[in-house]
This record gives sequence, C-alpha cells and structure tokens, in this order.
Amino acid sequence: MNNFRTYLLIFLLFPLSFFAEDGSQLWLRFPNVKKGISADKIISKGKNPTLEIAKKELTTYWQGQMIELRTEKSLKHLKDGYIIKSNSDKIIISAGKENGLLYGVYHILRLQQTKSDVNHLNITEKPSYDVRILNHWDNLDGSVERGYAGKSLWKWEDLPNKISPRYEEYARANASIGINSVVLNNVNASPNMLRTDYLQKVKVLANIFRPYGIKVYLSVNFSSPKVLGRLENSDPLNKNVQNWWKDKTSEIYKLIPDFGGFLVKANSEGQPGPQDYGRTHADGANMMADVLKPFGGIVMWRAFVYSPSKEDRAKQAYLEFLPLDGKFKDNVIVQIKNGPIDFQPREPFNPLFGALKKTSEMAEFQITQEYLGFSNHLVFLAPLFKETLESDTYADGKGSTVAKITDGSLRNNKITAIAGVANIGEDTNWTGNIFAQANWYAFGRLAWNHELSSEQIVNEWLKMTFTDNQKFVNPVKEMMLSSRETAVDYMMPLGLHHIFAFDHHYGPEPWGNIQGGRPDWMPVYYHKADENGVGFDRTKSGSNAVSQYFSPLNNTFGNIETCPENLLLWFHHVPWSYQMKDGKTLWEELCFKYDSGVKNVREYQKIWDKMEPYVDAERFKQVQSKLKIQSKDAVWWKDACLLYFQTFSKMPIPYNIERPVHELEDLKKIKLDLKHHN
Ligand code: GCV
Repeated sequence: MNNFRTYLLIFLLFPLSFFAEDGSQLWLRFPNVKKGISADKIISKGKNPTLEIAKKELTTYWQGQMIELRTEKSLKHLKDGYIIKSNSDKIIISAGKENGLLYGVYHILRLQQTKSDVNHLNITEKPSYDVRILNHWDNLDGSVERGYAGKSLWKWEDLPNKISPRYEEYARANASIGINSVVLNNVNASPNMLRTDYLQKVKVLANIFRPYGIKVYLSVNFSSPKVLGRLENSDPLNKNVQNWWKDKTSEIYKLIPDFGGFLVKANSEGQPGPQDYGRTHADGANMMADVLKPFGGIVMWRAFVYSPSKEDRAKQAYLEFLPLDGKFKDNVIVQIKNGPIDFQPREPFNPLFGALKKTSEMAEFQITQEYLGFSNHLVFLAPLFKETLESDTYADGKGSTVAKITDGSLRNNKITAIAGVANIGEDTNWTGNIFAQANWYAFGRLAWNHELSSEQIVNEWLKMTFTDNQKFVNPVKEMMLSSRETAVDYMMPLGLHHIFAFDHHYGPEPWGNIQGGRPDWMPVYYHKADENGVGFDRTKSGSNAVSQYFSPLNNTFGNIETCPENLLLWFHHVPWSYQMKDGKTLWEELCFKYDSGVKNVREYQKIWDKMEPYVDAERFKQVQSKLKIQSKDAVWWKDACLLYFQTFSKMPIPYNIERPVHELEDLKKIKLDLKHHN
C-alpha cells in the first residue's frame, strides 16, 4: 500500500516523466511487451557473448513461439546472414556464425514490432556489403565536425575507467540494423589518436562493441610517424616510417585482436599525405596495407581530393585516381563520396564509380545533414542514398549500377563496403531531430540490403518508432518520402549546388564571393550566374566533366536537350529564357521550384499538426518546433536565391508565386555565428 501511495504521488507530481518519450529508445521501442519468452523456450548450443545477447533480447521482448538458434558451418557463405523458418510451434534461426543469429533475432523482433506475420516464415538474408560502417567525425576534444546532435558520444577523458551506458546502447542500435563496423574518429585525424593511452580507451570501446558484432576502425593522420613518432618525415617509402607503422599496428592488434583497419584522408583540404613527399596515393595506401595485411586489416583510402586549381573541382578526384587503377594492394578499398563535389542536396553520381576497374570501390554517404539544414530540417535520406546506388554507370555495360559495382555482384571485389558519416551525438535522442534517427536507420538497412525500397524502410521505421496506426503512418510516410525532393526544391533545384553560406553551410549565400578566398569554396564558382543565364558548363565546350562518364551518359548529360532537368544546371550554363519541358522558361521554373519547396514544408506542418492524437506530447512538440524552423528557413532560401538570381535574369517573379518577404540587402547581412568544428 505504501508503495502504491508513493507511486501515485510520483505520478501526480511528475506525470510527464512517467510517459516521457524523449526519443532515447530510437526504433527499439517495445511498448506493449511486458516480458519475453522464458529461457527454457529457447533452444541453443554453446556459450558465446553474442548468443547471450540474442537470448537476452528474446527473453526480454519476444512473445511468440519457441525459438531455436543454430549455427551451421554449411551456412558460412551467407556471411553475416541467416535463415529463418517457422512452423506452428517453433521458429528456427540458423546462421554460419553467432552474429547472424543476433541479426536474425532482431529481424523477428522487427516483425513482431511491426505486427507482421511470424507464423509462416521462410526467409534467407545475406548482406549486400561485408563492411557496413559508420564514420564518426568525432574529435578527441569532444567536438564533432559537422555534428548537430551535441558533443561526441565518446567520453575520451573518462575512458578507459568510466564507461557510459550509452556505448552499449549504441552498439545494440547498430546491431539491430546490421551495422557491423565503426570508425571512431574524424577523418581530419589527430595523430594523438594513435597514442598508447588513447588506444587503451579504444580497446574498451572495442570490447563493448564486439559481442554486438561490431569492429572498430580508426582514422589516421598520415603524418603520425613524424608528429607522434618524432621521425624525420612520414614518407611512405622511408624504411623508418614503414617500421613505425608496423610497430604501431602490432601494438593495436595486441590490444584489439579484431581491429578493422584504417580510414585515411590524405592530401585533401590541408591534410598531410604521400604527395607531400612526391609519392602517390597508391604508395601511401599500400604502405599501410602491407602492415595491416598479416592481421587481416584493411585500408579505406578516401578519394575526396581536390585543390584550388584551374581544373573543375568535380573532375579532380577522377583525374587523380584513374592513373592509379590496378596499383592498390588487395586490402585497400577506395572510399568515394556519392557525388563528385561534396554531399550536395543533389549531385550526379561520382564518375569514379565503375571507372576504377581493378580496384575495390566503396560509396561514402553523409547521414549527418551538413548540407541539408543540420538537425533542424526533416529530410529523409533513403531516396538520396538509393538514387546514387541505383544510378547506372554503364561501366561494364548497361545495368552496372553503383550498387552492383560496389557490392561485388558484377566484379570480383576483394572487399565490399559502404560508409555513412554518422549523425549521432550525446543528445538524448541521439540525432538532434527524431526524424534524423530515420536516416541512421535507413543507412543501416540499405547497407544490409540495398534493394529495400525507401517506402519499405519508412514503413518499418515509423511503425517501430511511433505507431502502426495507418492514420499516422500513411500521411507521415508521404511527408518523409517527398522530403528530400522538397529540400532540393527550396535549396538548390535543377542541379544548382554549393550555394551555401561559407564554412558552416547553414542557409543560403548564392552571392558568396570572399575576396582572396579559395575560389572553389565560393558559391559564385558553382552557379556562374550572369546576364545570359546560370549553371556550370561541364559540357565539351566547358570543363568537359561529362567526358568522365561512360557512354551513353557523357552524351546524355552533355546535351542540353537530353540532360535530366534535375541536373541541368550542374552540367550546363542555361539561358534564363531557355524553354523547359513543361513550357516554362528556366527563370519561371526556378521560381516555381523554390515556391513549391516552401509550400511543401508548410504542408508538412499541417500534416504533423494533425498527428497530435497519435504521438506523445514530447515528441510531437519537438517535431512541430523543428518544422517551424524548417518552414522559416525554406522561405529564407527561396527569397535569397530568387532575389539574388533576379538581379541577373531581370525577369519578374511569376504572378502565382508567393512574393518575397525579405529584402536582398538584409539577407546579405545575415552572418550566423555557427562554429565549424575540425
Ligand atoms: C571532415 C567537407 C566538409 C568537411 C569534411 C570534408 C571531408 O568538405 O565540409 O567538414 O571534413 O568534407 O569529407 O573530408
């Protein structure tokens, strides 16, 4: 009775905290489950930490029939995959190894949570990629480059002794969607990451992640031998340098026997690299590959390289890497951003995909929304990821999609991998915006199976994260599925790109042209607006970036008539009065696109407001507030871009388009005090 009174009192005093839905549980919410099946209803052999987790998830959350978990040598070919079969009294999950069993368990829990049939299962799953990896851009001082969800999850100052419970929660969330690898630190890497005291801390994280099937990787600074090891240089052909890496690598593997390997950003944006010594990217990558090889480690070498030069930035990575094809060791994989510039709202796929015929290639996506309104804007990224993965490169003939080039199904890739730059921080809801959790989820699900549709992913995520009530799921699904195109419309429609505010990249600055600054960091470099028109001429008569694409794409993109309109200004400098397919002039179309972007966000606000009965108060309010910001920002983008471009087009804003509510001169004065951490 006493207890009851106390509970009642607490309930009356803190009613909200009782039902607090702060988003911390991500999609792993099992609201109606009081208890799972009893341990005697799980049949399994052997003892293994991963198996123990699988069993614990079942006894905590699984409410269906008896389960048998089996490892079978004959299923090794499924890699991390599994088979699930059910009959009326039992479900059998079998896999080649324990990780597969754990993934299988999360699969049936997902089915239960989304209220799917679990009585007639006959499922075989094999992941699309071997390495499904999150890249954290987390710094040792706790800041996160391009992070919008608070500080880093990794508490370096507390490790190795004090362990945050969130490390394990993080590992569990990743395992539940099939992510099996993480790079802990920023590609703009501090040499200190490799200091012994830091490696001791990394070891603790690796130990926590291991039972969840997750391997740890590190970004390394190419100058580490010189800076940390006090050698005369970091030249990859210098024996002392090679030995330094060899010793460091042995030290790492003594602490972390299943360490994954290194991620390297070299000779890019001021980072050191082999070119500092007149060597090539292949020289640098191979030197590291050699020392990792005996331990089974790999090198992920980034192709994101460009320098301020006369050459179109979009062409530079290709020019740099193509001559190196065939020169990389077989435990090197070249990590290529999805587009040739830099995670823009829309880019064509990076022409390096498929062009390196004798080199393993992997795609890098940005889950964190550096160029998509940070954690303020609701932008569901599965359609963006899929747009790249489904792009046909024509490298090995028709059907050579980026997905097939990278997943090993067309070529005999030694390593297959896919990377996403994490959007995770220490915020209670992990990603700053509840809907940004969907992007973490979508990346994991697509890394596991790139054939899943965006709609399937949204369905799963919404039902798990909120409710399966169709009155909620259907409208919110529509909102999510259209949200990426909406963001493109109010930011950079028709192939416009990189017209963001300088450095922090939040908000519009199409006029950006800092005197004395790097031209390839200035918006005017990218849109080239003048009285004749707008857009970057990358045709044969321009920078000829189109020539980096295989036939027939080089012609399709290169011809203004056949170039897809959503990439028009990426490839062409187009007259303002150019007639678009719908009969409008380019200028009118631009106005129309910006306007429809704004209108859609307004519509999202209305949709969300109608969802109030289906969502807890806390998450409802959070999303509502974020949509207000997005709505204001969309108008800001529209006004800034249209008023600025109008100074060149000199054409009126069409009658049926909302009038600007800002003065261009006022917008030009906006200087946000946002720190860009690196
Ligand atoms: C980690 C862009 C970002 C940088 C980032 C870089 C990269 O330029 O603005 O913050 O640095 O990409 O991917 O290396």
